Amino acid sequence: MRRIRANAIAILTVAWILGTFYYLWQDSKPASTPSSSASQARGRGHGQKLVPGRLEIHRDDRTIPLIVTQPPRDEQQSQLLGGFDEKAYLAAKQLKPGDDPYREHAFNLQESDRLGSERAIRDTRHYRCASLAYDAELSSTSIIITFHNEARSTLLRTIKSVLMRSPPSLIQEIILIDDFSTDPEDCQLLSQIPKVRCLRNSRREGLIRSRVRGANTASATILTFLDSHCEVNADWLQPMIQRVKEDHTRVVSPIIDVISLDNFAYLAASADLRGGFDWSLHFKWEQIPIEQKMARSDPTQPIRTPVIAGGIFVMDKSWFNHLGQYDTHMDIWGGENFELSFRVWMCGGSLEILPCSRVGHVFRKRHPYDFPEGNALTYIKNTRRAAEVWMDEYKQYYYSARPSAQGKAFGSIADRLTLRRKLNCKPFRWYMENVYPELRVPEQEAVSSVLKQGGMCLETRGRDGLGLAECRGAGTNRPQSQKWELVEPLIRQQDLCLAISAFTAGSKVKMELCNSKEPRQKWKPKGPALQHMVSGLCLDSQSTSGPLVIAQCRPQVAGQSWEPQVIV
Ligand code: UD2
Ligand code: MN
Repeated sequence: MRRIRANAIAILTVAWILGTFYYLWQDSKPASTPSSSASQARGRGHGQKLVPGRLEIHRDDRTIPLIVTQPPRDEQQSQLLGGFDEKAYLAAKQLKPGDDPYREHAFNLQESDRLGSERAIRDTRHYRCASLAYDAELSSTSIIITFHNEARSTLLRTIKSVLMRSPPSLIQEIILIDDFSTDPEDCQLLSQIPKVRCLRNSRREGLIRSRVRGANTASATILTFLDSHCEVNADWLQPMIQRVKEDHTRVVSPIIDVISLDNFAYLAASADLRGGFDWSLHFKWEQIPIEQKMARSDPTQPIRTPVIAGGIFVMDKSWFNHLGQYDTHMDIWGGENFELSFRVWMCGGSLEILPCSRVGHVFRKRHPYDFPEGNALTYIKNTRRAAEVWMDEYKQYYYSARPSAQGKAFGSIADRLTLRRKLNCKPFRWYMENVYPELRVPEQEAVSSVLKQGGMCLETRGRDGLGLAECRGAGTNRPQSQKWELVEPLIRQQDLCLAISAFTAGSKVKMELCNSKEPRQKWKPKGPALQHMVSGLCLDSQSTSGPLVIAQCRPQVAGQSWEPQVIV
């Protein structure tokens, strides 16, 4: 009996010791998920055990003191937040019973408030990201957050997540630009937090001019832009600063995870997406092209992207300034991400998404704020400016996709055109061919025309010959040989196209099988003339009897004036 009791005591003792060790081990483990990083361990969210400064284990008559090295939670908070009273800040604005929790912010404010100022989130990166190393010496960054009537809980969570999940030495400052929110205290009170500065606009400027104001006052050499309803994830900042350090012309974004606007669940976004758009300049996420996907053997590698979503990116400050910051004649919201993206690519930089950097963002279905000039007109003004300055002849597709944009005011773009010239930026055609070849140019409706020169018409003769002849027939009775379809860049007749025989002045022009990739077949209108795109020479009839050739462009000369007349 005694032996059984002794055994039982021994077993219980061992179990107790193991239990104690397990408890302590649990407590010193990094917060949140299995793969979470040390930076998250510094900021412990809800749902974890608190870390007391001193643990005491009582056994019989002995007391074993255990000193735990991590500071207690309250101490961490006060270091992070200085004298700022976050409870009072949040409590001052509460949803009243019966209020619609979606009304003011277009997300569920009740859920956001319930979460409070911080929480643990899942580390959504690929597991290989956690073992990547970054330079010990990285420059610090100024975080720029502009907001208009943001909810206090989302704004504070954005700031605290930055302070908790970034190496402190990388955060130079957090600049808040209060874009004339109703309550100035939303911003002012937050400036009690160490490193946080608050600038208030004296009138509503919109996010574009607000960000420029933030960038102009930033003291770090690297700029980081964030929306006001984000939560940054483990090690979000190091990969982005590292890429910019290696090449200052890179503009980098994280993968943007989704924070549910209904229940604020933090959801991992796909790692196979990049930014794209359609011709109406509507941003969309799209799959990485299949060839690129196949070639990706390392899931931690950057993803080249034609455009960025716009809200969350890191950019070298001197590069931002060199490239002309933003187009400050754009108002409130929208379009600036295209303008910046085209400019970065076309003027010598690049855009990429870094899969090892993750930032959550509350995506909404509607704007919770007003647009003084109306939502549609503002978007048209901003995207028209982007199209007019950067899209060259491709802007026609923007206008066909968005006919209502025609004739709408968009202000003067002279300064931006000067900037483009000064920076010696490449044409949009280059962007289409090298950065976004997947964007399909819409099929133009093939309209039959005659190409007239006075009373004479361009016609085909025999298999590949060409010449001018008296225009014959009328309307649909025109002979086939005089009917042309102008589908840029081709000038075609059935399956044959107008082509030059050589790239020098005086070379004959003939007909051959159409191939829109063939440089000898590419033409574009130049005033009344038809210019061969590659040689820069113009279609010339010289004399009505001679062969057709290409010659130095002189559109005022009768032999180069081609008047397309649609056949109806
Ligand atoms: C996306 C971008 C956003 C911006 C926009 C196009 C992300 C995550 N978000 O829209 O940053 O590029 O596309 O313009 O990529 N704000 C002001 N003043 C205003 C209006 C808005 O400060 O007059 C603030 C707003 O509080 C927010 C930020 O600008 O912090 C972006 O606005 P949003 O969240 O309504 O835009 P979003 O995420 O739909
Ligand atoms: Mn947003």
